[in-house]
This record gives sequence, structure tokens and C-alpha cells, in this order.
Amino acid sequence: MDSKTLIKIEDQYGAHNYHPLNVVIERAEGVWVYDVEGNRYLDALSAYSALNHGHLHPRLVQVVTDQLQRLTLTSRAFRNDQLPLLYKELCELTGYEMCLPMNTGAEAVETALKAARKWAYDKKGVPDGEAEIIACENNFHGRTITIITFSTESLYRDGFGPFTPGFVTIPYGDADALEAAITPNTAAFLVEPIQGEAGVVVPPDGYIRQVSDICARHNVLLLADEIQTGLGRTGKLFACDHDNVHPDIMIVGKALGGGMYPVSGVLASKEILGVFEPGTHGSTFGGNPLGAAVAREAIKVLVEEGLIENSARMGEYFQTELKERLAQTPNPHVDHIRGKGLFVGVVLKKEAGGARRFCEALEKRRVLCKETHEDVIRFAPPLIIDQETIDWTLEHIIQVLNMS
Ligand code: IF1
Repeated sequence: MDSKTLIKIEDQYGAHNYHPLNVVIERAEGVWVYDVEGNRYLDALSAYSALNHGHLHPRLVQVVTDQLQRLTLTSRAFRNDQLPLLYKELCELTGYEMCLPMNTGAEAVETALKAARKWAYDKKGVPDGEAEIIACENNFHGRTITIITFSTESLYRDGFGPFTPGFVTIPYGDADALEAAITPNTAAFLVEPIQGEAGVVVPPDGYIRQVSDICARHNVLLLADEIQTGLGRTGKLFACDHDNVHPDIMIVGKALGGGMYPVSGVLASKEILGVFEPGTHGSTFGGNPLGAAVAREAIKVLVEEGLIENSARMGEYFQTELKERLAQTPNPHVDHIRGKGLFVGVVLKKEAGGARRFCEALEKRRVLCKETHEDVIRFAPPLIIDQETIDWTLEHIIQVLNMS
């Protein structure tokens, strides 16, 4: 079926909670995707960093295929032979003592919030029902009712109340604001080390170090949402590593499933994850052997194939070249460029007419990316991308950014 027909069917029968580019993808390999008409595009979004390994990484395809012939699901009523090894390998890689597996990012965030609240009651002595959690303005942590409670984006929040009590928001990047917001009942501070959805917002240097110190001083847990920034995206295993910070709770998702299967999780100490007793939390699919097998291989590939180093190297090249090449052109629209590793935001001037039209122009040139908010173009290609492909992509980006 051709794109037009498929789009028509989708629009008729599907809920309209998205406004995708009109490219209908039917297959993919590595950094490339192909539409139903056979056109090839560079995937410069990577499913919001869920495809850090690229599409159909052969080692991941092999593991999923093998596991599919053996065992897919046990539920946590029984044990399986993959989950213990995922726990061990993920903890050894990240330096955490324990792990709790979930499926989607939002579920992992919910899990972290529950852990923080229970820790506050059981360990910190906060009176029952009084725990407070601090989050940041312009955050994105998922779509559940509790999570959108502390969203500051009306699009995500309006019409979905009543909301969950116990959350406050403070400006992002302002460590003093955190210190001022902490009360004796504060359980945790939830933060993205780089805000993705807000437009690849990089906080001031040392911010994560500062908030980590403040949290430690006040016996408040630091919860890092590295669902998007983790697993190599910013050129380190975790974005918090740029500040040498080991958050109390690390939340991972997206790329943990190798772009094949939803796998998320919460990493923390025994003191924190130990608050969960049998029956207090769980998930039918969380920790299933298919997800565990692919996650095990996903973290192995990340390390063994040097994807984190490649992200650092190619990210540096991408950003530097983009800035230099832009400087040699009229460049009427770009205000500035920001990001770390292969997580890059091109911030447009207000008069540029919005980022969407640039993404559509790039689509015509066979480069797929996505605007975030009105005026930021986000580039987050798979971490396997090479310099030649970046050069090809930059040519198109420069052309498009110089259109009238
Ligand atoms: C969509 C945004 C990105 C996340 C962080 C938790 C989650 C996400 C830091 C929830 C999810 C996604 C969801 C996706 C678009 C995307 C997104 F623009 F909406 F904000 F990446 F920037 N924490 N981010 O980025 O994870 O439950 O979705 O698995 O279409 O909503 P999830």
C-alpha cells in the first residue's frame, strides 16, 4: 500500500494524539530507514534515543530471535533464567546495588517516585502521607496522571485533572531554588541532567554536582531521569557522569531495550530499593525473559562496540562542524546550538517561523528529525553513525537552515 492510503487509514481509525511527519516507514537498517515507496532516509531522531544501537543491530536481532524460540514470559510469579543476569550485568556496569525492572519510561519514573516516598516514610521519618517531591519546570518524565501533575506544559496537563498531591516545581538549572524548596518532608528531587523535550536544555556547568551536594546535605534523594540521556547518548554512559555524580536513584529506559522491546528500570542502593516488599509493586511484563535478554545484549553492545566513545567523538564533530559551516553561510535563522555528545538542539530565532518547517524541508532531503517546542530542531542520530554520514547530513542541514 502507498503512503497516501496508509495515512488516510491511520487518520480515520487512529486517535489523533500525534502530528507525525508524513513518512511511512516499512523497513530499516542501521542509521537508515526506508518508506513504502522505497526512499531511503537518515534517522536523525532514533525514536527519541530508544534506537541508540541503530535499527536491527545484528547482535540484538540474533538474541531476540534466539530468545523467541525459547521463552518469552513467565510473569514474576515464577523466575526466569535471564533476569538475574540482567540484574547482575546492569549493576556491575553502573555501580548500583539493585535494580527493579519495568517496561516503559513512565512506569520506571512512577516506580522511582514510589520508592522515594516509601523511603521517606520508612527511613527518613517523614509523617505518613506528607512526603514531598521536587521536580523542575519544563520537565518531561512521561504521561501518567501523577507524572503530568508536575508537568508545567499545559498541552500535557490541561483537561486531565484532578492531579496527585505532593509535588512542587522549581526553575531548572537553579541550584539555589532547590535549596530554598526543600522542607523537612522533602523525599526527593527528580531531574533530567539535560532536559530533552524542553529543547535539549543543558544546565549550567556543575549544576548536577551542586544539586547532588544539596540533596546529600538535606537527606533528600536525587532521582536522575536518564531515560533519554543515558546509555551513551551524551558521550558518557550517563549524563550525570559529566559531573561525576552517582544519583541515589537512576532511571533508565528507551535504549535499554535496544529499540526492539520496551525495557526500563530503576537502579539504586539496597537501602532504597529494599523498601519494596513482596506485593508492594510490580508489573506483568516487567523483567520478562525476552526483554531481559535483549537488554543484556544491548548493554554489552554499547560497551564492546564503543558506542559511548563514538557518541562523544561524533557528537563533538557534529556540533563543531555545524557551527563552523553555519558561520561560513548567511545563516539567517539559527540563534545558537547546544547539546552534549550526539544529543544536539539547534535553537532558532523567534522570527525563523518555527522548527517544524525546517524538519519538513529536511524530510524532503531524506533526513528525519523532529522539532521540540516551537523553535528547537533536535538531532539525535543512532550512536553508530560515522563521520561520512554526518558530513552528508550536515550538507543538507546547512542548506535547509539557509532557506528563506
Ligand atoms: C512521546 C518528548 C522526548 C523522556 C524522559 C521519561 C519518558 C520520556 C526524559 C517517558 C519520554 C518521549 C516520549 C515520546 C516522545 C518523547 C519525548 F518529546 F515527548 F519529550 F524524547 F523528548 N523521561 N520521552 O524523554 O518514557 O513512557 O514514553 O517510555 O511520544 O510521548 P515512555
